[in-house]
Amino acid sequence: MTVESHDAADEPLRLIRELCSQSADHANADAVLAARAAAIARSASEPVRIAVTGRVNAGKSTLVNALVGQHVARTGPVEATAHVIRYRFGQFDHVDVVDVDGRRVPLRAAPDAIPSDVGIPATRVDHIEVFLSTRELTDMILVDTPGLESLTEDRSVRTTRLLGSAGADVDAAIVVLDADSGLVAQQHRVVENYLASREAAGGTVVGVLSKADTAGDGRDPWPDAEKLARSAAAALPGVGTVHALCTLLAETVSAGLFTQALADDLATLAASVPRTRTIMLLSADRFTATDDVLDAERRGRLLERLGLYGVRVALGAIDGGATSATEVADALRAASRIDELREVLRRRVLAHASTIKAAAALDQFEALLRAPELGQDARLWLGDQVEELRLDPRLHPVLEHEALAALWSGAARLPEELSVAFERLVGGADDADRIGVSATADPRTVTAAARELGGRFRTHAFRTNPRAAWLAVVAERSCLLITQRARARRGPSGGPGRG
Ligand SMILES: Nc1nc2c(ncn2[C@@H]2O[C@H](COP(=O)(O)OP(=O)(O)O)[C@@H](O)[C@H]2O)c(=O)[nH]1
Ligand SMILES: [Mg+2]
Repeated sequence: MTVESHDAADEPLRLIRELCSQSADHANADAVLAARAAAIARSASEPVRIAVTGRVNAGKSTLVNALVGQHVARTGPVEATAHVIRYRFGQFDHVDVVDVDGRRVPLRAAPDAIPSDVGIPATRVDHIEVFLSTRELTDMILVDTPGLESLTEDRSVRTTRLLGSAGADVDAAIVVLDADSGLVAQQHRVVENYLASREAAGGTVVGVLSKADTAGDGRDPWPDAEKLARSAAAALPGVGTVHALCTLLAETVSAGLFTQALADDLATLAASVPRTRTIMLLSADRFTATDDVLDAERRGRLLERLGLYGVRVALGAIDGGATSATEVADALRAASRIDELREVLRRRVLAHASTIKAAAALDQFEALLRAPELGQDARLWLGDQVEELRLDPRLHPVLEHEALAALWSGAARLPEELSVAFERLVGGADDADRIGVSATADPRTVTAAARELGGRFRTHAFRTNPRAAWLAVVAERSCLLITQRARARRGPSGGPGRG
């Protein structure tokens, strides 16, 4: 996945890096400032961290495997994830244990076989880092969590700590809700805390309704799954949209678990007596009990890897003319809806990675200003720097992203037409694209269009509630900055230039 961004979007992170190195060099810098600035610089240079959260058994680890593209996270009906595990890119596969003091100890274990005893007391383990040489992880770090309301209290505490630490640890979260378990209000408490702690930094939360295949009583599960997803979104303020997903199918096709053996068994099943086939597909129990076609082990394997819904989809594809395993896998992939989720992650998180990291780093500097251990001189100096940065127009993308996150989460609303214009204004490839004029437009055209769009946001700001007005004001300022850049490019001669 490549992420394109207009240059202005990379400015905030550049400014933050500058502040980090100034902090290290500064004559007044005390040891605390130097150390924290170095830590902030390190985390600012990492890919975005996306935490996968939700209840135990919701399908979090299954989703992690689907997104990583390998079966690395242990999954299962009994609690399978003992630690907070960060999956990240590495030149070679290896595992580190990071303790609560930040010390790193290599763990002699395969990435997919992490024991629950990792050699140091569980209460001393902060998290585990699994390095994998896979391109899926070049632009994000995925954080699997034991889950809220874990069987063991200290595991829940670990998850809560991760989500509650003012966003210092994660940049975005995927909240996984289980279509199978009903939606209990109390399970959202920790999620709400996370949202509250991240609101100022425009924390992005993507909702997922997993196990979509279990909805709908054996018929097409999607209408019911989508209905559940909508009611989950309504019950979870701040999440905006919840995406229904068949996590199991997503894992099977993405993590290379759809084998030729499974494809062969599906072909055998497809060619069986129609009546037997129909009866088998009525329910998982019937499928397990009918041994006219495949042996029990093979039927079990099909159910485990595809679920009854996946078997139905595959047989539908074969009936429709799919002949190769690849074609069946394509049908399963489409049915899982994993690509839709990837697109949401790309659009909402990865495309804004640089701004998200800058916002998080700025938050960390502000937290440092409140830390009692920081020396007085350093505090005064850093306070001035942060204040100056906050007022710097080059930091405007951070505000834009906060506003966009509010729009996505439903915390603030704009009329459809302005909402589309705003999303484009923040996410466009360059200034011309951002205001919706052709890439070859001259600066004069860009200026005029930016003025006109800014005017529309200004008019709206006067007419609406304070939240939406704030959004409109941020957008108007974006337009103003585009006008100024275009004018600067036009130069004193007024000659044409690239818009
Ligand atoms: N039917 C069905 N089962 C699923 C799906 N996703 C996960 N599961 C099962 O749910 C159980 C719990 O999954 P897991 O990912 O370990 O949950 P976690 O505790 O949230 O990490 C496992 O047995 C999975 O196979 C799905 O989309 N459909
Ligand atoms: Mg798990």
